[in-house]
Amino acid sequence: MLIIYTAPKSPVRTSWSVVAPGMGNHGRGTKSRDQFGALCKSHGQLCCTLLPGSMPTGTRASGLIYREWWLLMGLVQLCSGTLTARNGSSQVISLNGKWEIQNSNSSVKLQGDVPGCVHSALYSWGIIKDPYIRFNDIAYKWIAHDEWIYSKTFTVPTEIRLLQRVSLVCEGIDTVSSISLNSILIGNTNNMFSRYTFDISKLIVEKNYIEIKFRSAVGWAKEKSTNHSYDIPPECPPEVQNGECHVNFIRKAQCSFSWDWGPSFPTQGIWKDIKIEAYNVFHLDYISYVPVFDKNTSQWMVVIESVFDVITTNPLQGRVEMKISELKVDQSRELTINPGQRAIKVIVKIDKNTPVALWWPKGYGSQTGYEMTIRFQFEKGNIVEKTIKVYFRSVELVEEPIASSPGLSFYLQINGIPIFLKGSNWIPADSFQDKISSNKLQILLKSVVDANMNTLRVWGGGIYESDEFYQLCDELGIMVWQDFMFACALYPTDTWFLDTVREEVTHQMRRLKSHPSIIVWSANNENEAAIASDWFSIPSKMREMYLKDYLSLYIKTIRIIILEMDNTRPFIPSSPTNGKETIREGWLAKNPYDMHYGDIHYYSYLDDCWNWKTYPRPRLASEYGFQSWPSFSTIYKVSVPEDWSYTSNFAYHRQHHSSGNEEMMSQAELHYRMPTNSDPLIQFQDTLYLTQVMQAQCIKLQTEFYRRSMTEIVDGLGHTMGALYWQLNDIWQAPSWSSIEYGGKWKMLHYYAKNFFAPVSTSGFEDRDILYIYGVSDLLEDQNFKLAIRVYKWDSLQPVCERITEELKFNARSSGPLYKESIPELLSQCSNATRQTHVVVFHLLHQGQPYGVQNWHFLSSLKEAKELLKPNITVSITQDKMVYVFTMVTSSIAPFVWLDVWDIPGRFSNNGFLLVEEKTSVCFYPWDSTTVEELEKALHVTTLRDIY
Ligand code: BMA
Repeated sequence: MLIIYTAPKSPVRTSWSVVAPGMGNHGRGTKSRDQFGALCKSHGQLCCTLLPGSMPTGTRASGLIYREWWLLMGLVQLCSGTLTARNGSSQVISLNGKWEIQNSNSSVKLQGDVPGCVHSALYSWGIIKDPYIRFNDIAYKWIAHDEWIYSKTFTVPTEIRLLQRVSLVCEGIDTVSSISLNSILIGNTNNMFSRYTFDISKLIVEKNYIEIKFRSAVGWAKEKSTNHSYDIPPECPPEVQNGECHVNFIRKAQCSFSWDWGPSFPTQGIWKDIKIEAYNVFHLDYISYVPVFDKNTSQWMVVIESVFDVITTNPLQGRVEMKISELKVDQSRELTINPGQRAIKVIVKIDKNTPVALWWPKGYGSQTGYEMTIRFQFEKGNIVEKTIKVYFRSVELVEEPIASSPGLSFYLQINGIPIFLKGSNWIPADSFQDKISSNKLQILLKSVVDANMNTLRVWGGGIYESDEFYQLCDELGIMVWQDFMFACALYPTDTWFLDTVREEVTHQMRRLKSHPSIIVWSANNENEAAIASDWFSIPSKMREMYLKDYLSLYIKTIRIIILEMDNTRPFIPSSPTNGKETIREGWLAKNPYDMHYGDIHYYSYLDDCWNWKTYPRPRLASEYGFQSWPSFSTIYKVSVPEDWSYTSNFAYHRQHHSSGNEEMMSQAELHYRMPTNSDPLIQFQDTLYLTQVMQAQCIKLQTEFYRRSMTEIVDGLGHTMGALYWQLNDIWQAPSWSSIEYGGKWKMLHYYAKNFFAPVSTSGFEDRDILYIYGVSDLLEDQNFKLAIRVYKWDSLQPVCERITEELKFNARSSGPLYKESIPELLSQCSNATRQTHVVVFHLLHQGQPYGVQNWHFLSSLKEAKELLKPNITVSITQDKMVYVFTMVTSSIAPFVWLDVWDIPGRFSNNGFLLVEEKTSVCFYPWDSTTVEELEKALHVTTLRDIY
């Protein structure tokens, strides 16, 4: 493909015609293993200030103290756009901003932003259209197959050049590149997760030219695989994903070559900050800490690790001072750093008589942290000072025998309190990381806590998320189960690979370990299971070799580094895993899905999801899920009218999980009537709605089952202490397991999650004609509630009967039965009700008032429901400050009432509910400003009865 493009002075958008290539095999078959202080924000959690040896005269007279002066200088420099900003005792020149980009034969030349990638640059100039539109993932494969060059000229003032060490620091290069400065090669990169530093002291001049030549990640991975002495499976993703092969040979987001929910966009570019850092004597490269509670002395300690680059040839003598004023800490000690020594540990002890407020997960307490100032002062006035936020909390993974259940428990205890993990799995929020704004990240993470979740698993096929991601999790009380980035594959263990992994893990540990939100390190996603269940049909004579590779990578390399750097958090080798039992079996369990040990992943698309008996009862469910389609308001932005049918080429193209569209329909067919609208567009929209109904109800029932199993042992199984469904978010606009659509819109499932993860919730199920209603409480104290149970006839808004229980005690942090009744008896006592014509609805009462949301139990499949009427619902919208109140008046009962305001970003207080009251109100919280008129215009209401 030849594009000659000379960049105009400012970006203009031109139209570019795109030819959609022929569609491949849209595969149907069985499920295969298809396998995130304004000034200092960019420095992550660590705020940096400098106390220089010398300062301009007169500064003191102006009334500013040293620290304020430097902060002010920093602000002035940032605001006036000058390149130089000061950091520690170093001088920093940012190389972010505009770079020249060209392809291998110079036929495409343009300017692009750093941080950024080639795709985003091409798009911003209008050379390509939005890569997410229709079949563009295929049309734009040429971008990743070509090899791109980033270049830039920059000046370095004499005073900086004269410093002893001048380094080029790359926080993130994506991925394989050779870097030259002033035409001299300074180094190579092959890992997007590593930080690269190159000593350029001898090469730097006043006017410099830097060039970063990228290799195609696809071509490079192929080469590595070809040159490898034996195959490392899987070679390629399933054809249905339109992806690229051999991703396991490259340390790059594994899902960038395609996944069963995502496109193939193997980006090239400089995806994080790039800068020149110059200093004399020494530089503080990293500072991190872990809190440790010393049980012997009943004292909290902060173990601080500082990593230095020391230039001197003699030992560096000095002092370190540590202050946490809120905790009355003011300690100091002498320090010697020997030449060549990198890491130094210092311990701060908190007086045991000083009360320390702990960091708690959401729902269990506040997320208190303390400002700690650390000041290193070496000879000749070399001083560096950092302020970091320190949080105190302990984590323990409890694996111990359970009465009447073989195996071991598997749960997390935070500050001594066992916590049921409620949440989901996080995937990269975009194929193009530069498109993830702070606002987008905040909306996603706020949506996590708004849905009563307390945990996210950062899944191993994506990226180690951004500093901002973990900061937000710290602040919001979201616990993070952190995978290392290896997923659904075997990996090579050649020296070069292990070396790059060692650098990656060391860097990421230093970057991440201060975050209280991270509660588990997990070496990979599903790779123990991949070997144990022989996903790749390995010939038996090769098994030992792959097992050796597995142990060498995860146990002898990654685990060793993690334990050296942080022994305050649990390490697990994989997910799913059997924990201690996996270790006992030599780090590879025969069956990592064993429900008596560790965590499990469980998917079953064809079993009837309304039948709780089909669900496993594990110690912890870290993955389970059902797919659904995003709503039409998300889909239409990347499609055209001919795509708007469930069987269009587009509908198959976006579905990366073999037979996914059919599986959704066959699951839906079990309980609902199919859409029958004669208007093809409405028919398509109704089908999308139905997939969301199906998904929301399936995951509701499955999650309710896991929460009910919290304190129960049934047939030797139970004590389930976590439910993390697959998956929270989407990478593009396509069908997937997500509960939040690309763009942040909540699917019906996310509203259901808010209810099924509520701190106090109820759930109904039946067993051999007996209706059981269970209560679950995550509260730290016992509470009394009454349960109100009503039976409604589908065609009437008046309940046919109602029961209110006595006060029931909900024990703190437990689950148990609240109510039990034979369904035939219940029905006969309620005016001869029948399963098909009636529905059971229940809610809690606290001190006489309804508490929480209403729940329901369907007595028959809805496709068999009789006398379910088409409701007439009128909605009036009023504004109450920043909140809009939607008041609905309905003519009849309506299941799965879906309020959709299309393109107006925001969320409702509840949605997808069963409407049994004549008049009901919900709130809408907009994320941008809107008006009553806009909302009225945009509103679409759909109920189950409207689709047939
Ligand atoms: C899991 C995950 C992902 C995948 C999902 C759905 O097990 O680890 O690899 O996207 O299943 O198939």
